[in-house]
This record gives sequence, structure tokens and C-alpha cells, in this order.
Amino acid sequence: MIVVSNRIPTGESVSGGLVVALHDTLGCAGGIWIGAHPEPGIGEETLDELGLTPYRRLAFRLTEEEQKNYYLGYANSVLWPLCHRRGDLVEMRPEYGAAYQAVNARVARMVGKIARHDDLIWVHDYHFLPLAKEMRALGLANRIGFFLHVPFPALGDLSVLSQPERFADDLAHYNLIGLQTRSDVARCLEMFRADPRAEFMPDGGIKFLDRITAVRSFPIGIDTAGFAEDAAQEAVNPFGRGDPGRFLIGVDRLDYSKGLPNRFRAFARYLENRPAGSRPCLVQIAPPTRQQVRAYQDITRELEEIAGHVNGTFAELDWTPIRYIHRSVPRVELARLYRKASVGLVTSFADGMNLVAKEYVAAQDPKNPGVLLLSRFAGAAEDMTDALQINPYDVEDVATAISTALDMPLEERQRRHASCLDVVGRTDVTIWSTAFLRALMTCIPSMTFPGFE
Ligand code: GDG
Repeated sequence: MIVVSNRIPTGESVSGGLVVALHDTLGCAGGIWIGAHPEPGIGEETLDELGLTPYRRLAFRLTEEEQKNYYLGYANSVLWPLCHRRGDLVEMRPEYGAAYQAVNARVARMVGKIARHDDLIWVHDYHFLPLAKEMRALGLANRIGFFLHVPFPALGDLSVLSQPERFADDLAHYNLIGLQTRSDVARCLEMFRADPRAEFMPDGGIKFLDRITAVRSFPIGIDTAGFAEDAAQEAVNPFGRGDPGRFLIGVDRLDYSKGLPNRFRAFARYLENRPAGSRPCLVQIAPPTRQQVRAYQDITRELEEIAGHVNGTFAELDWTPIRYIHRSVPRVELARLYRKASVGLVTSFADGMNLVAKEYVAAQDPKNPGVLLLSRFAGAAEDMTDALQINPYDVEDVATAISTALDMPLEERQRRHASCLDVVGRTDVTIWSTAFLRALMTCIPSMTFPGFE
């Protein structure tokens, strides 16, 4: 199996939704993982070997221009905001689209050099929409699957692109298009339905010009048992001597899609109605991400201002309302933090799945679990219907839900947690990857590949 994704783990520790999920999958199944090298290059056509265990890791190098125009530009200033319903943040520049195509073509050539005819190729995320088309142009007939980790854009939102019709064409070169949720599948099918080049087959497949593709949802998950084990390690107290007592937790890359300013505002609103002395605090871990992009600099500044304002208004000499940590925290400490937190906060305006929601649930003590507040706009909300679902645009609604969660009787907490944990278990990362790979092997019955029965 060959996996292609933009990010690839370079050291021992792994973080980030996609990277954690694939690390676990390849660790079990073996194979080759191809991704971008952390150091810039000069546009080489060769892959660097990064490591051999527990699977081969090969890296392509982006030039500084490509990093700017392909990664920060087209991927994260056009496609990311587009998929997260932030057309207002899309920044169109001709050099972005050109670099995106050029990097995809170069990566296709490099994959083409190492792929054997019977390798399954699994491509990840919005950085590589045209990769299959580029590989097909080189004559690769392998089964190629694609998984989109972010929300599938609505048909109307695609019009933001200069050539929206390419979106469907690029995707149709994959044998299988995997999406997070049933709503994503519905939006993807809507796109194909609106396209005169697409024809729906009786078996549910889509014939697009001369190709056949399948669209299905595969909700991603976490290593549930491993995470629960880390969380239950009593030996590690993440706070050391600074234990805050009762607290709520948020863990997010500092991204505008995660609804962090409204989360802080809702917490402040909640504090207004709570007498001093009985107030919990909010621990927010928000490591920086894509800081060279203007929209990320803006959200960082906005969040710092709100945190400063809330702390200035409500802090007491021995108590700080928001403990805002703008850097990464080790994974095992995160697990312990989740476990000790009375409430887990997920307030995304749009989110493919949101693994933090699943990690929070997996980390709880089933006898005395905390409550998950979950945005109805996160993919996780489609199945985790017993989380306390909130509308992140409505600060008052979130503030009320915080109050409800903190006052929730044990029996209700246990019932909701058991139901959410059931969902987390049913969508474990191993189940996700196995289901995707099985579907990729069998999605087109008329195609056969020796060794992949
Ligand atoms: C994308 C999609 C989809 C965060 N801070 C730290 C840290 N993290 C870890 C979390 C979690 C991961 O990063 C974040 O995953 P999410 O799913 O919440 O969000 P994205 O990064 O936006 O991921 C998303 C995902 O891909 C998978 O398909 O669910 O919708 O946007 O695992 O724990 N980990 C450590 N320290 C931190 O400070 N160690």
C-alpha cells in the first residue's frame, strides 16, 4: 500500500488528526507513506528516505515558492476556507493554482516511479485533489482511493473556484471517494448530479466520462483503547502543583473553523451568572498553525484579546478563568487533561469529523464521566447524538449548555457517555482504515488485482 498525504511524521511523536490516524494504520498494515519533507528543496524529482520503521517513509521537497503558493496558498487560502464555508477568506491568485497543479504533477511522477502495478494507492485530503488524474495521465492503472478529511463543499460554494467543473473531474479519477459523513456524501452526489458529464449507475457507482467511481462515508476515529489507557494513568498529573480544581477543556489547532472566540465569549457569559468562588476555569490548548496566513494571524490576535479581556474582567488573586496555552502539549498529558475535565468543548463552525470529541469521550472514567459539548456542525455530531449538541454561532446557547453540563446529574452523564463511547468504539481508527481499504479493493467488481482478494 502507498499512502500519500501532505503531512508525514518526521520524529517519534505524532500529532494532528490525519497523521495520528495514518500512523496507527500503517503501523499495523505496513507499506510506504509519502509526504512533504519539513525542509525546503529545489524542486527535486526524487524522494528522501525518512525512516524504515514501522513502515517506509519517503518525502518530497517543496521549494519555498511552492510552500507559499501550493501549501499556504491554494491548499490553505483557497480550498481550506472553501470547504469550511468561509468564502470570504478565500484568496485567489493565479500563482496559487499553478503551483498546486505543478506540485500534484511532480508528486504523481515520483509516486509513478516507485508504484508497483498491484499497489493500492491511498491519497489524503484537499492538498491532492488532482493527484489521481495526474497519475492516470502517466498510465497508472492502480486502484487509487481518496479520503477527504474536511467537509465536502456545497455545490454553490464551489463556484468560488475559477474552474469549478474541475473539482468533479479530478475526483472522478479515483476509484473510491471516501468522505467523513453521510451529509458529505449527499453534497458530493449533489455535485455529480448537477454535472452533465456524470451518469448514475444502477449499483450506485458514478460513471463520469469514461471512468467509474464510488462515493461512500467512512467516519474517522481514534485508537480508542490506547487513548483510554493513557488517560487512566494515575501517575501523571498534568497540572503538577497548579491544579485548578473543576475545569472545562478545549483542544484545537488555532484555526478559525474551530469557533474559539465564541467559545471564550460563551464561557464569559456563563461566568456572569455564576457566583465568585464556585466558578470553574477553562483550560484551552491551542497550538499555532499556518501562522504565515493572514486569516490565522487575525484569529490568533482576536483570541488573545478576548482571553485577556475575560481574564481581566473575572480573574481573582487566586484564580484565573481562562488558562490559554498557545503551544502543543504532549499526547499523554492531553489524555490526562481530558480525563480530569468536567466538560469537553467542541465549538467548530465546520469540521470534517473532530477527533478531539472522540478523544474526550474515550478518556472519561465511565463511572464518573464528564460531558461533551459538541457543535452540530462537526462531523462527529452526525452519530454522537447523545453529546450535548450546541449551535456555536449562538453564544447564549453555548453558555446555557455549559451550565447544563456542569450541573448534569450523574445518571444522565453516564447514559450520555455510554452512548457516545459506543459510537467512538464503532468508528475506531482501525475500523475506519480497514473499511476504506476493503471498499477500495472491492469497489469495482469488474476490476481484479492479483493478491488483493
Ligand atoms: C482534520 C479535520 C478531522 C491538538 N492539539 C494538540 C494535539 N492535538 C491533536 C488532537 C487531535 C488532533 O490534534 C486534531 O484533530 P481534529 O480532528 O480535532 O482536527 P484537525 O486537526 O482540524 O483535523 C478534522 C481530522 O482531520 C481527521 O480526519 O477530524 O475534522 O479538520 O488528535 O488531540 N496533540 C498533541 N498536543 C496538542 O497540543 N499531542
